[in-house]
Amino acid sequence: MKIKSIEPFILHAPINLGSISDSTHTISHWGIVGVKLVTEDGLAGYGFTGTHAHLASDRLITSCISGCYAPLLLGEDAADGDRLWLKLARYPAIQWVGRAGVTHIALAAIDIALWDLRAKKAGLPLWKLLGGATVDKLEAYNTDIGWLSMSKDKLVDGCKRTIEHDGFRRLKIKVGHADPMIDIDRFEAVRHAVGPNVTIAVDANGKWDLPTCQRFCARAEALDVFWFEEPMWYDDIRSHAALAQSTSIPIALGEQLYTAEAFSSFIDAAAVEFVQPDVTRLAGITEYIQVAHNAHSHRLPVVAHVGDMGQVHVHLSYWHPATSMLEYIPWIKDCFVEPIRVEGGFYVRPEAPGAGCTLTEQAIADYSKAC
Ligand code: 0YR
Ligand code: MG
Repeated sequence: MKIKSIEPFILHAPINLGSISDSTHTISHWGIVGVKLVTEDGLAGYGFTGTHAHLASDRLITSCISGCYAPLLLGEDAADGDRLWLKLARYPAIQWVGRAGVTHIALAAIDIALWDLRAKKAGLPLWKLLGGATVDKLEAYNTDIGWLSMSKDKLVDGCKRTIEHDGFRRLKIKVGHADPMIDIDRFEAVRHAVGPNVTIAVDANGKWDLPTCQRFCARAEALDVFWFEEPMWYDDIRSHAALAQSTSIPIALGEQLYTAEAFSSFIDAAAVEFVQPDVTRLAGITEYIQVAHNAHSHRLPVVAHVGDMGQVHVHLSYWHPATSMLEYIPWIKDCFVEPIRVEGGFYVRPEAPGAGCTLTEQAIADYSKAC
């Protein structure tokens, strides 16, 4: 599986809802930024990271792939996943300019493409290559009905509709207003509309501080919040540990953590209860596996964040024994040869060989930007 070409790509796929906001970001497109690796035996592996489709930032990633990593990969054997991961992640001059950030997510794209190649070579879907499915059915929870940019009426209607028509039993709604009582009011309206048997998580995308979170939780505890996600600044371990101590609502986080060591720090401080790794921000599947095993050894549930919009995570989630649920945001699925599919609130298990990242010709034609 000698690597003979390394071809970066940038796609900007429009969000079907137009534009959405959480507490921190307003976006209209999802960036699919990554690399196609072609081997001498004729296989093509695809890997990518998810971005907010900001072309100048996306080009930092593709320039890191082609300028920094490609010379280290050319002619290498794609079968040697761990050796190549170490070679790239620990390359002194690249590590000097970033053990996280651009260099790390560029490595994510490459690592995913290497796994895609190995799964295709084996003729197996990734979950099977990793060791088989540990759940019969993987439950999906819907994030795409809960944006902060939606009016309260639209939020309530969408939540009701996805339960009654799509069969979801689990929802997540965004919070993070300057006045947290506005979020309490929205949550109460949704709870009233969907009844007691639907689980509802909330996600502040890192917006609030500790006093605001504590004020929110004091009111929210009576409303049955499934988890409180990214309540505060992503790297602030002390505040998350304090919040976890002071509320009965479980704390969820991880989508902004770049490294296995960052997860260890939160786990060791008892600052996280639902662990949410993302292959597109960690350095790929190789590092995700470390994080998921670490969480599992602490008996913490793992529920991935879908920076890949679920294409790779559906494989990892069917496989990993700490996982029984996965986020659902369907924005980019039609860009792939085997799109993620949710039926009756459960993910359909993918069956094609590979890691689920092969782009369609149509998506490449419609959404490509020059690297
Ligand atoms: C928009 N899921 C998330 C989107 C979403 C973000 O910034 O990326 O809201 O991925 O937090 O849990
Ligand atoms: Mg989130």
